[in-house]
Amino acid sequence: MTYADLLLTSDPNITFRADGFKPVVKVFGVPFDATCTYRSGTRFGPNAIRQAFQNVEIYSHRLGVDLEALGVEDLGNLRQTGSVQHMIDAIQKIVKELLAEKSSFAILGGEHSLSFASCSVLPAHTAIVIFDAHLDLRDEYADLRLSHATFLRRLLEIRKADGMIHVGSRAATADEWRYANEMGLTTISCDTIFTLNESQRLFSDFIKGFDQVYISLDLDVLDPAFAPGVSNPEPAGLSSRQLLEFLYALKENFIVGFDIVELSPPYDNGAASVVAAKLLAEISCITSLRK
Ligand SMILES: [Mn+2]
Repeated sequence: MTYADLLLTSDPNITFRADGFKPVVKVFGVPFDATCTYRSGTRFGPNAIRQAFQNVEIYSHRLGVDLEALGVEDLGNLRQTGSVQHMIDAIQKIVKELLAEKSSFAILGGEHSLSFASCSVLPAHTAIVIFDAHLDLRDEYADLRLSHATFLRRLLEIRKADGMIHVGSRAATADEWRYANEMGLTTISCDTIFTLNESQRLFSDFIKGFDQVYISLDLDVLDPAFAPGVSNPEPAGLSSRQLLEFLYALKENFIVGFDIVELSPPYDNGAASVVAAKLLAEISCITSLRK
């Protein structure tokens, strides 16, 4: 028995498991939002993304890739827990297993703390690309050391900053900006994206140094106009199109895995679910280019 069998439920699924079927990406959901401090509901995220995924086109015109023909395999959702530590332990076990069998994977959140788990077990030479409005570099928040607001701080305590890039930042405390500088974290803030217009070049220059990439995608990197249903919306963000341009710049890279987090369906009008589903499809298509 695998950890995936032990720790994940099998329902509801985007696809069915079938013998001999080689998916381009294995997907699982983490319906966990126990550390949420504002607009709770990311526990409903995984199933909302699945539902939207069933209703968007998954042929990528931009890439000329037909995900319909390639297929993704849905492993189900993480079994319910209210403990951050249990959630982290379970994801670490599952991700290690998926890495060992060389399956690219997608994690549907759930809150951003789950990215600490997946990122903590990646091979050292894997670049971690984070899209987020927030730096998530607080030492603690709301009496919690590990939460959606601190995950990157905890990650920087166990992984080197030179293997990470943070895109879309526009909301953090003075201390967090200072800490990011001190640690040498490469950031492409929204100010850079909007005023200098050389953010794409900065991003490509960084990525060139790496073959393997993991993407952690907090949907609040998008402007609330594009993704209203997130836990901590932050104005003046990226458009869906701008975000996709960054992602397409990764098409030469080997995508080890990715997560899409912070969708809060109770606050959504449907737009954020659909954009999350589209991102799941497009990143899966990008992943297929190196399969
Ligand atoms: Mn965020």
